Amino acid sequence: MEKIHSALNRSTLADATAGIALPAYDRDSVRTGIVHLGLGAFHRAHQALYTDTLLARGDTRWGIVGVHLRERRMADVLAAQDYLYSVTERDGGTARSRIVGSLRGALYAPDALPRVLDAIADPHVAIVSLTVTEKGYNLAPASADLDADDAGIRHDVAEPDAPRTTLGVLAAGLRRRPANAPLTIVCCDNMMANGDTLRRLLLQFTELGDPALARRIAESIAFPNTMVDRIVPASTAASLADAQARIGLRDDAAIVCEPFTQWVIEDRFSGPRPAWEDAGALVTHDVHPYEAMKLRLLNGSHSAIAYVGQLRGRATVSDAMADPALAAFVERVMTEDLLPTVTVPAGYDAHAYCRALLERFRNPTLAHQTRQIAMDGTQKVPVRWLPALRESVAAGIERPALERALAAWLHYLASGRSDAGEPLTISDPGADALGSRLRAASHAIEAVQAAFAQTGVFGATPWPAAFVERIAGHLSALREHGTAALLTPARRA
Ligand code: CS2
Repeated sequence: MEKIHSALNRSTLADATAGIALPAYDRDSVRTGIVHLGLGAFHRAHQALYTDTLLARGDTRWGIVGVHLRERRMADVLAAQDYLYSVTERDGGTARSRIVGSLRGALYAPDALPRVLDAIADPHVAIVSLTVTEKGYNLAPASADLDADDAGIRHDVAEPDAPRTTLGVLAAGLRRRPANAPLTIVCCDNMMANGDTLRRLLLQFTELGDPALARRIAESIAFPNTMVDRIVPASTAASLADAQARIGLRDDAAIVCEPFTQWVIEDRFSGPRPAWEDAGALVTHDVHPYEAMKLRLLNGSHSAIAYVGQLRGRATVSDAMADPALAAFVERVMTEDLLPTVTVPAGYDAHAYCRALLERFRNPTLAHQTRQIAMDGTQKVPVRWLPALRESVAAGIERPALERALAAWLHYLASGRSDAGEPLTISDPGADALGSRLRAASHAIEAVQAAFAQTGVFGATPWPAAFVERIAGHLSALREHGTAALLTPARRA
């Protein structure tokens, strides 16, 4: 019979299974130095863990208050657990668990807005960090500028003290902050030049309603670029049960993720900062090569796995990688088409990096859903695939596998069905507009032209006719024969 475990909280911590690492510091002596917006599994398995390591090394300035902007449940779960949760790193038969203590609070912004704004304004807080996903920034993906027509943005410009968007909440907190309290804003989402991008968006936003604040932000706040990497699937009943059996306590916020973790942070801070390098992060003057390598090779390949995997009925990344035709296709996308567009950072062996990625994708214990990665493609594809395709067409180079992946995404959006005719769940606020353009055209070439005319996604510069024809050819093949038509290697001269 399954054992009934007591719930994880500070009074049961000592009952955790022997050998599970516990916070090795007095949590009562920790002060709040970081406010994090977007308290999802990724933050809790990544930045919060680096910070937990620092607290254990004795620098108690850096406790985290986390803010949920869209979902309430996890804030309640974490509060009931005294903000404690476990992270289990798993690969095949090996697993290692630890209970993390760096979180000091979890607020659901719509219910606790004054506390959220006070936390951002607190002069002891020197870092505001973010993981709000690509769509959390109200960014027009192709231009990387603010989508000023967005209803949430318009609302927050009109009602700056009752903000709903990430930018609105940030601005309202900063407006309350003493001018002489230095702050660094650390964006940790998968966007190009994520720090520079957030800075530009926040300035564009504040210029609409509060130009004095915009000036203050421009003059005094640093926005380092960062590259973050760790595969952290959303939890499932099975992953929670797995974690619970390991730690010997019920943990409704438990995370099961891969052992790999990487964080590269640009050395650009205003004011004090956690020495995250002492916990394994790399603090360096130029993040760009790391970012391009990771966004294109990892995330770009992930998106190919997601769309082709969804079409082929493969629910998880490891299922997709167990499909030989699909695995070979993904390897071509990564190593033949994306890799040549990337300059890897000094000291990296690009082929070894790719081999390691393919191995990480095969991790059978993660159950990373292809549906989860397929979400928000209209935000992700412009970061992960389109820059490589743009650069390639400009140089007159074809990218056979990546071009097929792009056609597969369009087919996924237009048909909403797998090869076997099963309906697919598409979760992407931008998908309807693109899907209806694609469906309205009768011929593949018109469908692709109509899709590319959505310049917010595909950019304002026209794509060459030969490229459009190739994508249309693949789209026709997909419509007639499904993904099998695309997965055989293109013959190279
Ligand atoms: C994934 C990423 O969901 C997705 O779009 O590609 O979350 C990916 O797992 C992480 O960026 C890995 O660092």
